[in-house]
Amino acid sequence: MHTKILLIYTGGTIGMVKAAHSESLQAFDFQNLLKNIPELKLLNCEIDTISFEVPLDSSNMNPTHWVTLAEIIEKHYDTHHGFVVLHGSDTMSYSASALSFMLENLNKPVIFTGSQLPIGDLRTDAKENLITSIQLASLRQNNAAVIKEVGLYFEYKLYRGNRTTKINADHFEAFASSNFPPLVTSGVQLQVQHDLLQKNFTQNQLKVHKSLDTNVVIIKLFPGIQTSVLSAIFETPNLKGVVLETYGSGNATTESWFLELIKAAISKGIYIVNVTQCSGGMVHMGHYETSKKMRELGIISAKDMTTEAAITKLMYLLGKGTSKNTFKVVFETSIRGELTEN
Ligand code: ASN
Repeated sequence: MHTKILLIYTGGTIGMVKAAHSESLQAFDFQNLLKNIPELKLLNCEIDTISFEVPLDSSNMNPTHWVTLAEIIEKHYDTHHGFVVLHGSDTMSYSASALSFMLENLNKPVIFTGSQLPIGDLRTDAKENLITSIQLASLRQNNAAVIKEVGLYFEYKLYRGNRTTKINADHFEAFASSNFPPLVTSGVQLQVQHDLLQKNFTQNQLKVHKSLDTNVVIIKLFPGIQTSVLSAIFETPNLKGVVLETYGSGNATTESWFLELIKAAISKGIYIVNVTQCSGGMVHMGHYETSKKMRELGIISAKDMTTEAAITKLMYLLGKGTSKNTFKVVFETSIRGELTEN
């Protein structure tokens, strides 16, 4: 059977054009997008396409769109060998992280890609990103997919989706995966790092988790942050989880007002996850005096997860109704390759 790929267009710069009499970019019709890439006909696979009814600038993405995307993949899972998701780059790392958690027992590739310049632009990066993503989604060995996880392909590199962050608004190299090497590098040949790929030996059916709890928040600490601001956030009705972006290897002020607020929040049942503000490296509570107390209070360590992975993992585990007894252990364990265990 011919390799069948489903191309899902959610929006993003890749399919945008300048609006009439304006300098702003707006999404345009998906069929026009395909007309702009006659090269797709040369690929040795069959490509079906599906488009979001209203293509989105990815700044307008939210968890309901992630569910729509997961449902499209679920519906076509048995009829297609791989999936390519065209997505705006701004929030692509959040969506790729979320989908990695929502799709349990994934045995096929789901490759997110997009571009910095629209596909019609003379200097566009869209064509290479799209064509190589389709090739990656079509890679097969011994009658099985080579990539069995959610990836993000941009500027010659395929990364594990839940390890990525958007780091540049201008450069073609817009994404980084500081704590995990690329899964595939595209040069004259596609160099696949087979040892790094997720090995999903499971024969279990794909399970799609559609319930995400958004009673969560990200707080970035800074020198001078006020008690009143933090306590107001912790007083938010229904708040269930906080991603706390701390300094260095997971450090924060040891002033008593701060530790008291954390203690009170934890005793109210709010989960607090410690993520570093650094773009690389790992949270290691107890390494410094300034993180020891937080560990004693029961803060969860995100280890070397990105903020994007941490917040979406919180939504996923809360949505799944993970029990209080196991929440910390499950959070600190790699479930989709999102963190390095040590
Ligand atoms: N604003 C765009 C988006 O995220 C940016 C892009 O795709 N390069 O939809």
